[in-house]
Amino acid sequence: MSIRKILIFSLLTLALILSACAPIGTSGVPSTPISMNNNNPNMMVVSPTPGSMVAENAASAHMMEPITAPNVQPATETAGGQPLPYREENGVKVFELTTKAVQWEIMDGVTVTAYTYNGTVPGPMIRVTEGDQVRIIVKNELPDPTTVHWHGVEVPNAMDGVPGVTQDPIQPGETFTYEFVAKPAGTFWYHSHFEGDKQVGAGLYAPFIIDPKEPDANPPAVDKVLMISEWRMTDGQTFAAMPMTGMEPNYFTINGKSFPATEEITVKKGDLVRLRLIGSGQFIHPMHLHGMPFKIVATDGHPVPEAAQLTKDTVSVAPGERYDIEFVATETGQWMLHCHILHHTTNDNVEPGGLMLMINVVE
Ligand SMILES: [Cu+2]
Repeated sequence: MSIRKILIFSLLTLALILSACAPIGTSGVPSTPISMNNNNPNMMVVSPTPGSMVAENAASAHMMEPITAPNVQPATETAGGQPLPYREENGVKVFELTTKAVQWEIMDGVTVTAYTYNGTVPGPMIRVTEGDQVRIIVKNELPDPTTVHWHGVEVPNAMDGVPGVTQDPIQPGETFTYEFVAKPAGTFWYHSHFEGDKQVGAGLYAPFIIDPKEPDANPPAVDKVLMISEWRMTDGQTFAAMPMTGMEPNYFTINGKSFPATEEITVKKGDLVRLRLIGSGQFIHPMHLHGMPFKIVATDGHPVPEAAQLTKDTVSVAPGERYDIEFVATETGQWMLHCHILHHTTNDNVEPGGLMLMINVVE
């Protein structure tokens, strides 16, 4: 064989090896969007949305079961995210939370089984001032273990709420006490960190607002927290919505309610309005305001310097993120705030619904 032939043969072999390797990622998993169902090798499952997954692990099957608990009662409250009263003990603000399952109405005729803090979705708002010593006593009345993570708050490591890392899970019937100094000022939230895929989607999330020590020079006339999330309801059963085939949401809520049950926010013409948007579910929501542009004044709790504040009419709120937006209500009328993934403005595929909310500007 001539040197020329050997060279051509070598190049062809190399090309074959490279083409065989191409669809394999570093993890050894084919990088095509098509995956094989383990139980039925003849069945090809095509992912309906980028980034979605297919359940293939028997050990995780319980995550896809309906949300249930023994003897679940209807919620006694109708509004979530309300300020949580506290008591003072030697200069410490002491809050009490109980995790429990309730039947929670997200709109007329649609009730989900929710895992909650103190029986509401979202759980109660903890609102303190920067520098406050805070103690939160958490009693677990769920059928499953849980922990609480103080998302964005600068807590000592032992208070971070990560099971198996910073603490043991709080078992059913047990109590755990968290204590830390509230800092920095801003829009934060708290949520379960145990089987978060299931427990956070099932309702274990709530606002944690830290007001600045120095009061705001130009405080807004209206200051609202809006927590955005998703649910899956099938045949009267509730599932934690997940970005996974068969688990995708068909109901979408702002503060635990789907339009038209979402709160109507009434403001006076000329008012400065602050909305604190919190992505508490597992999907991205580009929230669009009609009629008036807004400024993004804080991201993930931290103030944006004035010169860097973007003026926008739509802001995408990804899971875990917070955007504080402010606008002056310059025109009277009913102005809609809604998600611009328009499937998210439906209730079980029927428009209008889901992530829509009316801002009523009056004289
Ligand atoms: Cu959306």
